Parts: sequence; structure tokens; C-alpha cells
Amino acid sequence: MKKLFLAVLMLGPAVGLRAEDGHQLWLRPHVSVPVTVVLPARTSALLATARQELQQGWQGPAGATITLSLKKDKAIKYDGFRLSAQGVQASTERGLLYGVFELLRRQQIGQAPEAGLSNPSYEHRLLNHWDNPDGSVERGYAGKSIFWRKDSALVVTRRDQTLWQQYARANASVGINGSVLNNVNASPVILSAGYLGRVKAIADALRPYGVKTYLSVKFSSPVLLGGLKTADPLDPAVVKWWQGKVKEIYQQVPDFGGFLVKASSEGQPGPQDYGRTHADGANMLADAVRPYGGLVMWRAFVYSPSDKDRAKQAYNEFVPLDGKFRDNVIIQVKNGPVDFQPREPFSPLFGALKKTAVMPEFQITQEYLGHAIDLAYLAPMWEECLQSDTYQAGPGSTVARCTNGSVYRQAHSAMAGVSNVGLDRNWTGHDFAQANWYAFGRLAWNSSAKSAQIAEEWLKLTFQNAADATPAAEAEWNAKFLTPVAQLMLASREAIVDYSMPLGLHHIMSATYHHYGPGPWWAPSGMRADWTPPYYHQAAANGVGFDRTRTGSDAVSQYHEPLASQLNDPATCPDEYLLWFHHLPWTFRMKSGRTLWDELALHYDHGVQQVRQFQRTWDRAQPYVDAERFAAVQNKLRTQSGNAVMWKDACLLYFQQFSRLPIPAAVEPPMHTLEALIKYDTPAPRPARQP
Ligand code: BDP
Repeated sequence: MKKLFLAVLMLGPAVGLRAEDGHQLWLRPHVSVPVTVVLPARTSALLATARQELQQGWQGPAGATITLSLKKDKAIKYDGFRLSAQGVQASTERGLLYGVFELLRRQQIGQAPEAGLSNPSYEHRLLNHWDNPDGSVERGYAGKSIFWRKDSALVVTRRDQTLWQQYARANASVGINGSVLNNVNASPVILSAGYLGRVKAIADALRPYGVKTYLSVKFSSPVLLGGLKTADPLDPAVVKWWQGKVKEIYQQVPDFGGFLVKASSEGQPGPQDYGRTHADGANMLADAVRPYGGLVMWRAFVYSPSDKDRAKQAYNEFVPLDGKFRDNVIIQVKNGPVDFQPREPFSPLFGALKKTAVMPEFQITQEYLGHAIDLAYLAPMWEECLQSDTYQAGPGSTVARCTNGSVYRQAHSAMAGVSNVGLDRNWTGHDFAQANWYAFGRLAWNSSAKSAQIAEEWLKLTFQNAADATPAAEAEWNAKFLTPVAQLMLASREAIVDYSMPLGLHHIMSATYHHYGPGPWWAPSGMRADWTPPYYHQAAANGVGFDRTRTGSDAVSQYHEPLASQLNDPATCPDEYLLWFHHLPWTFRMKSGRTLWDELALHYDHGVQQVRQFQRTWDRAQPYVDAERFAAVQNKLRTQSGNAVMWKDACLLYFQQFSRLPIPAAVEPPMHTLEALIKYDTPAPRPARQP
């Protein structure tokens, strides 16, 4: 099979190193071979998509016959599929499409098609778009929204439809089966008749690829849009309003997926405004969508300035409500207890809610990991979270198993990723940020997948050319491009942790709205303490770090034993989480034998040196990459390198004011002054929120 695939590629036109703009993602066109496709008797748009994909992408034996068969089979879960020499078998049409994409992917990367079963770990695999109706994207670094446009909400152009189809196809190719089309800081207008018309048009474009449409809703919509006096979830008029709205939505979009809700969080309205609980709010919406099979994803990202430790709040609010939610509610929990930082321990809510479905929320867009400038391959971060052992139901109760139905009985399971997609030609701003979209889908499909394998797959699909396909060329390509660039990707997230927030430091970025670059000093007078970095690092003459031990905020006790005791003791707490859980003297003796101060400085420096190494690796990869993508990545790495130095200088010079210790000789001396860096970090205006 592989030989044939290679031969076919060689016969094709010399794709060579033609400039590429990245718009094709990991689905770059290849010369295909004739294939006969046998479909189930019924017709549908989804089956037509599956056939078309096979016909345009087939690289197996010429003239082969591939049968797509729909058959109930107890071993096939959700949209899973079974591959065999004859074709694909599944119990849903989506399953057939996913099987087709798997077959084609294997052909393209030269892997023998493996007969056997493939089931998704999660039933729902969703992207969350933080897109506003005016076309802006909250925390988006790849241009404006692909869904919404200022002033032209109702006009759907041919270009819109093509883009939505391409987007849906990319999702389907990695098993993503749902999209939430708008920001969690939701505008009520999204539920107005005009916008719902556009939602219908989007849903129609996504449906043939098996992608369901969902919306974020603002809890006070009955007041803001419906003119009611209250949004109290127990008020009959409010219940009726939502029922009516839900009916209207399903008339437009019969397979509408449901609602995502950010309520009673960061100033958003919610049930607590009316003395009700999260369960009251979520259940009211769940009852409204239940007759149509809809879901409610209720976010646990809640915090207010009142508590002494922000990291504890979600757990405190949600654990008492365990078992009180309807079974079509899923509590959506960010991977860490604070907020998508470069490294956080897993949220203690995972595994702690035992009678409530919980889904992990990851951030694909790089809000805290260098936007679309820094190269950060995020799969290792997600893998780290998914494989963390919560011990909540004995050893081996990993976050993945506690959320995918393996440990607790739950009616639904899901995983969400905050999308990094925008109107930029290459969709994600940074060419390597495409890998995070790809990896999110692959991990949601298989929560035990390995980051390294996903990186290699993605690199082959995204960068390998027909010219690289002779055995000799392929060996060279593997050695000179694939291996070093995959290593770069795998080291990239840790490099960012090192040069920005090593050893458990967190939330010390510039906290002005943009969240890019260092800002450990940022604490304007009158600002909420929990929005300022000093609240998190607690640097003082006596040491650094947030004391979350039993004698501190006691956040450690939200974790199950033996983890709680392990984290509570600095001698056993892993270095990666040390300053997350402990406030320690600058001269504290680390496991390495070095002082905390020296260790910190070495981590910062190591991060900088890593980026320099990435630059060298990429420069050496030049012969294997088209000029356009090569230059784009090279330029971004240059900027990242300068920014890494800024992070290191800013944090070391700032912390040195408290430690009063010399920067170790092995560390590259600062090239900036602290004063210059503070001046450079001038506040950017915060964009106005949607009403
Ligand atoms: C924070 C972002 C903010 C989001 C919020 C959320 O800075 O823009 O609205 O998360 O997830 O990280 O709701």
C-alpha cells in the first residue's frame, strides 16, 4: 500500500516547494487515484461528503472498491467506526465520515491502514469561539471572526459559506463535532430573530460535515432582549420566555446542540443575582432544551474578589451542588483552578463531582502563551492535565477517565477547546498554531493519544511534499526536518513556562488587557487584588510563592489523598508546582541542591536558550519548507526570542529587588533595565464588552 502511495505521489505534478499560505491546513490536496465508493441505500448530505472525500483523496490501490456501511454494533461507541480491507463500518453517518478521514490520513502519512475499531473518548468534541456579533474575537490573534461581521449580520455571502464549509471540513477531519459560535461573554442580540437567521445559515454549512451548532447565551437575555423585569430562573414568565426562544431556535436549526453559559462570573449576570444556585439556573435551561435533545454546558469558571484564594472558589461553589444538576447539563471546567496559565495543576473539581457530568475546557488560543507570536505546541499541556491522577476513585482516576465516563456514570461526555481560528489566511495566525487545532481534535477523539505522535502526524500532513516521498528523500526528510522540528514542538510549551512562569509561578503576565509579556509589578492603585500579579507571586523579602498549604489558604485540601499531602510538603511537591502551593525563602534548598533563587534564574535562562535553539533548528529546516511559511515562522521566532529575553530580564530584575541576591554567573546578564521594561508595559485600553 505504502509503495503504491509513494509511486502515485511521484507521478503527480511536482508540488516541490511552491509557496504555501497555510490555508489548506493539514488537508493539502494530493493527486488522487480512482476508487469506487459503495454507500448505504439512503442518501444524505453527510454521506455525500464522505464519498466526495474518498474520491478526491484516495491514494490506495487504483480501482479499489470501498464500502461504507451503516450497521448497529454494540462495540461501536458514539461516532466510532471499524476499518477493514472492505471499507468503513459505523453506526452513525458521522462515524463513516470519521472512518474515511482516518483512512485517508493513514494513506497520506504512509501508515498501513489498520483494521480495527476506533471509538471516541468523548461523545461531544467542541470548539468554543469567543466571537462577538460585531466581528471581533475576544482573545483572538488570527484576525476577525469567521462567523460574524459588523453591520452585515444578515447578509450571507458565497465567500462566507465557502469559508464555513472549509472550517467544518477541517473539524470533521479530526473528529470535532460541535461549534459554539459566539463568545461566552455573550451578547443578548445573538438570540434575536436576525442573528438566528445567520445561525441557521452557519448550521446549514456545518451540517454536511457532522458539526453541530451551539450558542453561548447571556443569562439576563429575558430582560435585555425579552423586556421582562427579571431573569430569575424560577420565575414562570422567565421559564416561558426561554421555552419560546428555544422553540424558535429549533425551528431554524432542528439539530441545534444546545447552550454554553458563563453565569455569575467576571461580572456576568447569573442565577445568584436572584438568590438562586448554579443548579437552578442550569436546570431551567436544561428543561427548555430537553424536549429537543439539547445540552447545557454550564461553566465553572467563577470567581469574585471576596474570597482569599481565587483558586478555591469554583470547587467551593460547585461541590455542594453535586447531584443537583439535570442529566443534560455538563459542568465545563477549565483545566486549571485559576485561568489557562502556562502551567497549572489540574482543577480539583475533576473527579470531585461524582454525580454530575464534567467536561474539560482547554484554551487553544494562546492568551497566556504568547498569542500568535510565540510558538507553543499545546498538546503536551493538555496531555499532562488529562493524564493527571485525581485519586478520587482510587489510583488511576485520571482527569480523562473522570470526565469521559470511565469512572462515573454520566449521560453525556464532552471536551471543549477555545478556538484560535480567525479570518487570517492561515486561519490561526501562526502556522504552528494550526497544530493546536489539530491536536485538540485528536485528543478529544482519543484522550490517551500521545503529543509526540500527534506532532509527527501533523508535521507530515502539513509540510511533507510529493518530492519527499522517494525512500531516500523520505529518510532525509525524516532526519533533517521531521525529527528536529517535532522535538522543537514538544519542547516549546515548557520553554514558555521557563521564560515566563517557572516553578509554579502563575498570572504574572502583564495584566493590562492584552496579557502579553511580563508584568510582575502590575498593581495600579484601586485595582482588584485578584487581577494583579503580586496577589499571585507574593514576592517579599522573606520569599516568593502563594501559600496554599494547610496552614495557608488550604487549597491543597481540595485535592484527594495522597495528592493533598504530597502537594502540602515542599519536600514532595513537584518542582513544577512548588510556588503554586508554597511561599518559600529565596534561599530554600531545592531538590537539585541549588537555592530557589538560583534555580529560578536558571529556569528563566533555560527558556531563553531554548528559543535560540528553536531558531537554529528552524533555520536548518529551510531547505524542506516553502519560502512563505519558512519566512513567516522565522520572523515570529525572532520576535519570540526578544520577548523571551524581556520576560527573563523583567522577572529576574523585579524579584531581585526582594531577594537581594546576585544573578548566577551561568545566566545571561540582563540587557534591559527594570525601569525601561515597566515603562514599555503601558496599559492598552480594554475593549468595551458587548452589552
Ligand atoms: C479569561 C479571559 C477572558 C475570558 C475569561 C473566560 O481573559 O477574556 O472571558 O477567561 O474564560 O482568561 O470567561
